[in-house]
Amino acid sequence: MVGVRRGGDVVHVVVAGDSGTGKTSLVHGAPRFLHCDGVPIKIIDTSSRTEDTDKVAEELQRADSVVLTYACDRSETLENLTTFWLPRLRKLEVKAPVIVAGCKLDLLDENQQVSLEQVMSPLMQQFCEIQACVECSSYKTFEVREVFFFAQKAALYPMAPLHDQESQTLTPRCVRALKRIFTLCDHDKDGALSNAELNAFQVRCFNAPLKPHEILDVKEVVKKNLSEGVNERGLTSTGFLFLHALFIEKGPLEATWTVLKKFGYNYDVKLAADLFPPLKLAPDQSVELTNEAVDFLETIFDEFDGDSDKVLQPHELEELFSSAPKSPWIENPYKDAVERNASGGLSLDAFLSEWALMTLLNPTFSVENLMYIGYPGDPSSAIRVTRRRHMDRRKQHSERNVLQCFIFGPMKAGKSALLNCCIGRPYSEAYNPATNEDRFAANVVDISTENKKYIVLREISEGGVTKLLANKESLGSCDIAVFVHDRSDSSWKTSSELLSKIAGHGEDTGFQVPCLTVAVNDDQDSFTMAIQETTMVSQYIGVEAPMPISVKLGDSNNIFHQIVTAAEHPHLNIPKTEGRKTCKQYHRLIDRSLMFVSVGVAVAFGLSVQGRMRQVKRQAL
Ligand SMILES: Nc1nc2c(ncn2[C@@H]2O[C@H](COP(=O)(O)OP(=O)(O)OP(=O)(O)O)[C@@H](O)[C@H]2O)c(=O)[nH]1
Ligand SMILES: [Mg+2]
Repeated sequence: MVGVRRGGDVVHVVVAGDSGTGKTSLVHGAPRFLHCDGVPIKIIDTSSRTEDTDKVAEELQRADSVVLTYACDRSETLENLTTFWLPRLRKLEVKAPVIVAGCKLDLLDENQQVSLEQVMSPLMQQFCEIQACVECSSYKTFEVREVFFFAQKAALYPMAPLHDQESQTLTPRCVRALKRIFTLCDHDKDGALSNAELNAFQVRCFNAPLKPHEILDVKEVVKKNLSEGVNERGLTSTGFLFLHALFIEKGPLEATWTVLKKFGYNYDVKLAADLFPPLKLAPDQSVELTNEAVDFLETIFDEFDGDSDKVLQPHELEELFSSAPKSPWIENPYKDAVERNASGGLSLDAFLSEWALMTLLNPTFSVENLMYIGYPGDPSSAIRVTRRRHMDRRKQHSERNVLQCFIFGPMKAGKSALLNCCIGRPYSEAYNPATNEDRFAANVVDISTENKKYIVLREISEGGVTKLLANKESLGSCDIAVFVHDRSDSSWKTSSELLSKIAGHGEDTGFQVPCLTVAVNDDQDSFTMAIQETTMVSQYIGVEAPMPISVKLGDSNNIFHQIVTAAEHPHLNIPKTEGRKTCKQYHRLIDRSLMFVSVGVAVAFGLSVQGRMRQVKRQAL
């Protein structure tokens, strides 16, 4: 794509071309104080000496627009644009627009004159980065000013991000941005801009209202070309788009760029990344949407739920995000992260869960998308940073609305099944091995009628644990860790070892997390024995007994409720590893519990287990 200015304080115009074509003379002939819409212009002459090739390449890569020169009296210099200069710019990945300047027009033999259009048309067709061609003469001070005028305009108001030369249509990104602007200006949400709304828009973008006859003229132009562009309520969204297509294709292109910039768009036609100051977070803090943002999302949900069935169908969701550069949820980790109905629709809970997940994982992206869909408030009013978890532990209560739960467990233990269960997916026999990316699932958990929390499950594959342990802050974002095992002995052993590793890591790094164990079973009968053993070990280390669930039967045993309640009390269920020594004891305990389920083992550890049980109870009180 051509023409994306990086948006610095100065527009850099770089002049390049064959030796002796008149670059230096052109630069000297440029008006002395060049400004374009308040932005100063810096013109950079380049050298034709071979030893300066690299330096020239660097200048070209920094350029906001490039002037390529040829000499009107030397046709080979024009040919060199096609064979050398334009391909060279592409090779250097120069994205800036190009202005071709035919210098020394005064030396052109009058008998040889061919029209500029005839010469340039094939070139412009082959290289869409060429925005304009001008013939000039520095000697006669003819059209030199125009060369730089076009160079500035092309840099400040590039065509390519807004208009696709090949298809001769507005780019999808431009259409989406204009749709959002239309929605923001349509205050009464009646699908059309009334005269008053058009005026408010005009004042916001151009600091001056339209005169009544100007409004009429605008509407007339639109109506003449596109009958659905205007209705009895005013200018429709199609009419608004048509008007801008007209500005872009026939000029003034600045009009559309001015509008886009006023509404916060940058040269990529995206909202500028610096919507709010960078968030400074401790590893054990998280980001959530504020009530203000959630209220807005609830309203938007109803607005786009055209058939009022309390579900946003995929096409309604697509419409909702039609004013964003693209739908944020079509890719991982959001794609399959929440509950969907049979036709792929989202309930309000699922919709808000997706937002909660996005805000937790990528707050800036989340706020950006809120703005794209028309959040009217200040960006910083949409999110809040939660209290540090170590403070929550001291206060013995977490105030978070969104709780992140890391799911650990050996391969095939049932981690994915648990995630599926959380988002209402039916149990499936099919086994999909874990990928490198962590998978997420998010849903609402009703603790009580007033207390509604979002739970975010993050599945961490057995292989992913090493990576996690290598990062000192990795448990900062974890509100609770759940260790899954199935009914096989080895599964319980691996799961317990994982628990010990994670608990040790938490202790070493200062990010201790509550831990729970879950025994996933594929049917109802069986493993009461195993549960007895695992209960004993759990109690020994000071965490609650394993929660048995059978995902196959859809019986989650209220498990998500229990996970959230445990996460709300971050001072409880912290395993007592008491340093490496106890860790070893703990491993021995697991090994032995697996070897013999005997009274002997219970007696041998009876005292400490009893002691711990009392401690667990006291903490729970
Ligand atoms: N007649 C006429 N001569 C010109 C014009 N522009 C430049 N010249 C002459 O052409 C020669 C080369 O001009 P420069 O401006 O130095 O060309 P350049 O591209 O900077 O050359 P290098 O930096 O050496 O590559 C000089 O003798 C200029 O006087 C013009 O518009 N008309
Ligand atoms: Mg020179």
